[in-house]
Amino acid sequence: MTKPILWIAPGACSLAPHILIREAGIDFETILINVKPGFPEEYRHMNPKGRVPILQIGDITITEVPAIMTAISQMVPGKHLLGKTNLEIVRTYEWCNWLSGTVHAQAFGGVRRTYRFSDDPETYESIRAKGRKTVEESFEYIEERLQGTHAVGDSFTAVDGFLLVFYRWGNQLEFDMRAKYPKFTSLVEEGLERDSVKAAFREEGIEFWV
Ligand SMILES: N[C@@H](CCC(=O)N[C@@H](CS)C(=O)NCC(=O)O)C(=O)O
Repeated sequence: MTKPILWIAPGACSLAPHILIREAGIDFETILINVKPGFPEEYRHMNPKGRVPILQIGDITITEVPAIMTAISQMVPGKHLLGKTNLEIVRTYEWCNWLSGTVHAQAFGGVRRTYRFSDDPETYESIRAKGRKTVEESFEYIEERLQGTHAVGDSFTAVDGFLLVFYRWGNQLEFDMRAKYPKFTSLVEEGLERDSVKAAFREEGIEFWV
C-alpha cells in the first residue's frame, strides 16, 4: 500500500484522525502546517475548501474528519475503529456528524472563526456569545450521553479521539471542564494514557492541560 500522508495543524481538529491513524498502527507520514492565520494559499490545490485535515493516499485525496477517519478505519478492519457491531458503527457516525457539524463548525466556529457567520463586525460579539453557549450546551449533552470511558461500545473508537479535541478546546475557552464534566473527563483521561495520543501530542508539539 502507498504510504498515506496526513496533513494536520497543531491541536486542530486534525488531531482526531492523527490519533486514529496511530491507533491503527499504519505506517504514515505527516505534513504539519499552520492554519491559525487561515489556510495557506500555497496548499489550496490540496483542498479547495481550505481546511485540514487532508489524507493523501497516492493520487487519492480525502477531506473531512469523518470521511478520513472512515478511510483510516477501513485500512485495519480487524481493529474496529468505528465500532464492532452495525449499531455501534451507526452510533459512531451519529457522534461524528454532530461533532463535526454542530460542535465544531457551528459552536466553536462561532467563537473562533466568527467572520464565517457575518460580514458585519458589529454582529461578532453576539455571534461569539451564541457560539459559546452552544459549546456549553454541547458539553452538557456529551456529559449526559456518556456511559463509560468510551463513547461507543467498550473499546476505543474514532469518537473518543474526536471528543478529546473538543475537551482540549474547552480548556482553552476556560470552561471548568474537570469540575463540570466528570464523565467527559474520565473518557479523556483514559485517552491520554494511550500511546497513540501521547505520540500525536508529541509530534504536534502540544500540551493537553492548556
Ligand atoms: N468540516 C471540516 C472542517 C475542517 C476545519 O475547519 N479545519 C480547520 C482546523 S480545525 C481549518 O483548517 N481551518 C483553516 C481555516 O479556517 O482557514 C472537517 O471535518 O474536516
